[in-house]
Amino acid sequence: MELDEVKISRAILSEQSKVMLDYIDLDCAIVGGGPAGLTCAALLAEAGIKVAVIEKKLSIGGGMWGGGMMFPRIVVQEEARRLLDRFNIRYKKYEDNYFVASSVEAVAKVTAAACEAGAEFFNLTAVQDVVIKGDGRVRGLVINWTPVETNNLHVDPLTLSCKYTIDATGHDAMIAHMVANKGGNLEIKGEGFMWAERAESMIVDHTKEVFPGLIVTGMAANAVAGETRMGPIFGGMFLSGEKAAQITIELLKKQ
Ligand code: 48F
Repeated sequence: MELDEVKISRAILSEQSKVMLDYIDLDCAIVGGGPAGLTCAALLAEAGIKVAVIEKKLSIGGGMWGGGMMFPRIVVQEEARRLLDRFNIRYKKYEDNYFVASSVEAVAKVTAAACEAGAEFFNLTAVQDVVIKGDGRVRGLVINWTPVETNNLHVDPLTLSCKYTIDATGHDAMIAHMVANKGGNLEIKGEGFMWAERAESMIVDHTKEVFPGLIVTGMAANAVAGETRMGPIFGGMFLSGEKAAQITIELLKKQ
């Protein structure tokens, strides 16, 4: 069988160019491929929504890969156990309300669910800014290759359009800050101390549209709301990703 290097290159370039041209207009752009963003992507794609995850790192998974202090295990509470089941992530009961799963399996299976449902992934791609025009809502994202950013190269970015943006960038709430830093009417209270029970119970409430066109999920939701942090318990991340998907589906129906 023939195997030609240039044909391999053509295959990659022609397929990825088509995908990028198609996905330059999105229903929903999810910034950040951690547990909240991945859950949201899987559920939106399952609902037939044109969705892409934009992740600045090479690997998808955010802070879930590392479990707790590099012990690759996560804890999930009873309330979110159904989402472990939904994504077919295996777990063991430690005690009532404490279920332990492999962090690697959790990332792999939620990512696989998102891929199979039709979500697209743009890794090594950093969101650098948002597009807000006369109507005062987030309408698009300014993107660049991560190596351009990390090497501090002077290369202009490209822009994509999206009906809704989900800030799933974790503790730094990067997209919310981009809006607030340039004068958007959005108060970011900043993350509080470690208090797992409180953080986990409040995160779903804090998952909302915080600025026209911008929904926050995961630790970004708690950071915007001034809520506490929770460490390596991940039920709130799954539940928050689910709520962000539900909100986006409802908002898209109204358009
Ligand atoms: O941090 P991350 O896993 O966010 P999350 O889904 O989950 C938080 C937990 O991992 C953990 C916790 C819960 O127990 O406290 O920390 O809220 O994933 C955020 C992802 O966003 C990417 C970043 O590389 C990470 O993978 N990200 C951040 N800024 C950008 C970005 C950006 N400007 N452009 C693209 N991706």
